[in-house]
Amino acid sequence: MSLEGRYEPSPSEWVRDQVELYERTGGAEGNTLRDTGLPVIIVTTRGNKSGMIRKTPLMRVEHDGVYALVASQGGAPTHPVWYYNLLADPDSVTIQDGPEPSEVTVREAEDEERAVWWARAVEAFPPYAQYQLKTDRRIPVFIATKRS
Ligand code: F42
Repeated sequence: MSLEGRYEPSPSEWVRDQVELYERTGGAEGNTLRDTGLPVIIVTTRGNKSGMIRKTPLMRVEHDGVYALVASQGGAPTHPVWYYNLLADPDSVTIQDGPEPSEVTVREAEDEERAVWWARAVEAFPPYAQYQLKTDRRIPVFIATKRS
């Protein structure tokens, strides 16, 4: 496995609680964003400075077995830290969408491909559209494909 190391839980209590519940139940619980009822996945990255394992719940945006990872951070002015982890080490990433994690490779989508995936993301989680209006940065979208 490319993702061995010490796991450092998120400093945000609701985030680390969601990860803990999701993993403990194999995705049977803790699998939606609060009361929205919309599904989430758990993404594991390697910290680009610490080298430690980081786990991040994200909305589930999936199409034909491929996933989009949307670095919205609620429309905050800066990218989430995991954005830089993905850029630094795009092959040390797993996605858990159900009982077991899968190894994936990620790359940032651009131009037409980003437009197609952005539409899919907003369909899966409509608040992404408002998040984009709240911030001057263009919200990054990564494409994650499973590794065989
Ligand atoms: N965030 C999104 O951006 N998009 C989503 O679709 C999304 C959905 C979602 C659903 C459920 C849920 O519970 C949370 C959801 N979030 C979503 C929030 C998401 O899980 C993250 O909390 C959020 O995006 C912020 O990510 P972050 O990586 O900036 O997290 C911060 C709080 C964090 O964990 N910081 C750590 C810390 O200790 O402060 C550092 C983590 C890290 O990777 N550090 C690196 C290292 O080397 O270890 C580098 C540090 C550096 O300075 O570069």
